[in-house]
Parts: sequence; C-alpha cells; structure tokens
Amino acid sequence: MKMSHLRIVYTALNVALFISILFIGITASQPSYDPWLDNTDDGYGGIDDIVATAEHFGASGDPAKLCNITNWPMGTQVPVFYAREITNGGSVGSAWCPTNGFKYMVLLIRADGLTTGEEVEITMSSRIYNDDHTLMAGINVWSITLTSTMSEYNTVLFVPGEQVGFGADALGSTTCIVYASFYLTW
Ligand SMILES: [Ca+2]
Repeated sequence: MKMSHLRIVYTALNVALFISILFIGITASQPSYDPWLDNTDDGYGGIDDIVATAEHFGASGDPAKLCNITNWPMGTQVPVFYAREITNGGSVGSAWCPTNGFKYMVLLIRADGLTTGEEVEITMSSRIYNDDHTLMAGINVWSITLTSTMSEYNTVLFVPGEQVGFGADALGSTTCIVYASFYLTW
C-alpha cells in the first residue's frame, strides 16, 4: 500500500515535470545568444556547451576570463628629410615609409635658404599594386612648391596607401635645405 502510494506520487511528479517542460517549450521565445555561455566558441548555444560545463562540474578557481584586445596602432612621427641639402637645382628622394593601418597623416614641410625666385617642389607618392601584390606602379598623390615667401607648409591628408615616399626637386639653380616629416594617426 505504501509502495503504491509512492508510485502515484512519483507518477504525478513526472506528469507535472512533463507539463512544465511542455509549457516552457510552448511559451519560451527564441533565446538570445550569449557568447559568455557559448563554452565551445562555435557561435551556437547547444548541448556541446552543457557538456563542456558538465565536464568541469565541481571545479573551482579564479573566475577572471582571458581575452585578447587588438589595439589601434600608436600614432607615430615619421622622419622623411631632416636638413637635407639640395644644391644647384638638384633633387633628393626618401625611402618608402610604411603607413599601413593609419587613416590620417599630418604633413610638415619646410625649406630654408630660398631666395627670391628660387623654388623647391615637394612631392609625395604612393603605390598601386597588382592583384596578387607582386607588382607595383608609383603614383604622385600630393605636391607643393615652396618659395622664399612660403617656405613652410603643413596639412592633414588621408593616408593614400600602404607606403608613401617623398621627393624634393629644386628648380633652376635653387639651393636650399629641406625638412619633411609626417605624423600618422587614425
Ligand atoms: Ca557552443
């Protein structure tokens, strides 16, 4: 009699549990994805995540979670020409300077020693690459002519490519000393 009574209670509990699960299944809305509960990091909350949790049931430790953060690159000043002398209409060129990852460049240009009628043209170039990045063609993207009355210039430009290079060409018999650098930021 006692066993029979327990069986009835047990069956009633099972029926209640079944109805509860059925009710939750009918009324529950689509669950939202929580990456902190996706233990297997596959972009899906599934039985795999429950198994992963169950496998560590009872374990304890430091709850701090490791994560990797990709920082924007640090802004940086890139020297191009510093007190480079150009004599008698000559020219100088810079190495290619990497600019990858940055959005803006603040360009600082100066020429000392220009007299009336003397000019030096500062040109910035970038590179056009082929599809598989094995060939390149240069392209002039910016230039300015400095004179005795406008011997300094600064401006903000969009970074035109992965690399930029500079040239300074003195016109006629111009002799001067050129400075150029740029600050990269994003
Ligand atoms: Ca998962």
